[in-house]
Amino acid sequence: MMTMMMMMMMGIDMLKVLVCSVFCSICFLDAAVINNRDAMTYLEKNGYMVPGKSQRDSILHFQCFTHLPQTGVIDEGTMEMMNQQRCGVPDIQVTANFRTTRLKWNHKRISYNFVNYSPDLPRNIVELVLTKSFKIWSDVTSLRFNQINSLDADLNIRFAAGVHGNKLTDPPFDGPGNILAHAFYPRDGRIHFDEDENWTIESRSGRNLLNVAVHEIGHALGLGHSYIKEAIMYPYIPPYNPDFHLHTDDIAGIRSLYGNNEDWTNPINEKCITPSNVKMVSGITSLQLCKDACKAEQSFVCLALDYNERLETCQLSRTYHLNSIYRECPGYVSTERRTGGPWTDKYNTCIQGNDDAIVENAQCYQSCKVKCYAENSFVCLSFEFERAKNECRLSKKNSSNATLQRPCPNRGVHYFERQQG
Ligand SMILES: [Ca+2]
Ligand SMILES: [Ca+2]
Ligand SMILES: [Zn+2]
Ligand SMILES: [Zn+2]
Repeated sequence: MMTMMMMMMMGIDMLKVLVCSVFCSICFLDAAVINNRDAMTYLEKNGYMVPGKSQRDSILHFQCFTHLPQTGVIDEGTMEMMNQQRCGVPDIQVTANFRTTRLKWNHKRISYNFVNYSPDLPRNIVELVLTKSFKIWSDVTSLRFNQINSLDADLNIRFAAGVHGNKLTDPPFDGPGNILAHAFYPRDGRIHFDEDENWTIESRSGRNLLNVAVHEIGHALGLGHSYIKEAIMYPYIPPYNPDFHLHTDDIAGIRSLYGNNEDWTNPINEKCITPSNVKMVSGITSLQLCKDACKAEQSFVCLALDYNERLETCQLSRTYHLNSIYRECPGYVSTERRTGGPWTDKYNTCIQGNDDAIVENAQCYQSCKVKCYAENSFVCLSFEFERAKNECRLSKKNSSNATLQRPCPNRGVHYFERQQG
């Protein structure tokens, strides 16, 4: 967490240097993790080993982040996880669920360029896959992407193998397997794919270019790795899945940086979302009031709603209308919206009486944060996680009232709070 605080206080340039120095610790290492020493190096290069943190704590943190049983030692399952294919960007400064680096582009029209192409696929297919990947992000935010033929583009896409630039600022790839790609946070713009992988489309063999491209574009736009296993920004990239779509966590992440699409989107042909029944609000007399209710909803992330004019009912949903979750809905209007502010890490500051709910089985602050999101009996605006007790304390308050603040009682208490959306 100190690293995170330091990064936040330093300028953008320093952040880049820091990210790069983490990258560089992996430059000359073999990819496979086969013993304890490799494992510790792996934890270091992915940001889990930081000064002042014990080996055991680093292992526990990694096991929690990767949803493994928390043994605190490098067991077989942990080793296996470390050998899975993943993104080359470290998990450093990971927080719970979506995380942004606070670095972003300052314009909404983003251009991209192909520095080269992969021999694995025809050029037009590579372009098509990337166009599709950009569209997946632009469908849920106000960003728009266009291809240009110039290195002056905001984003430069490149396929490269092994050493492919200055080793200090652009870590070499590792041959087939393990690291599949990496990208740099805004406003750097480099998106690199490991050419030693066999890039494929719509196939279970090889590496699916679409999945990886969507993930790497996420970094290039300012998103870091997510703790949510199903999110596209989870560091371990799953094999080809024809049902591929963004997770609500990815959507919430990108919107925290660039906002929603300007207007509510009314899906084509009066399609509704199924199921859209997380919460029914009655007595709503207009679509606008239903949108307001969705926006104001704090017990979950409201991404969509169905409004029934005739019955004057408003159904809020956490499901977004990507994919095949549509149903026919005569007389319904379906729209989308996401709310909820960004999180702040208030290291060393806790809150008086931050104990509206205590969850004892949280294993890391990431899982505590997810419990805060999932809390349905009140709007969870902050939480404290105490590693020594594995205790997660959820609260309705945040420190906007300064008199509530106190120093955290013990070392190792992580305190986070959420701005009211
Ligand atoms: Ca590789
Ligand atoms: Ca290749
Ligand atoms: Zn990544
Ligand atoms: Zn590179």
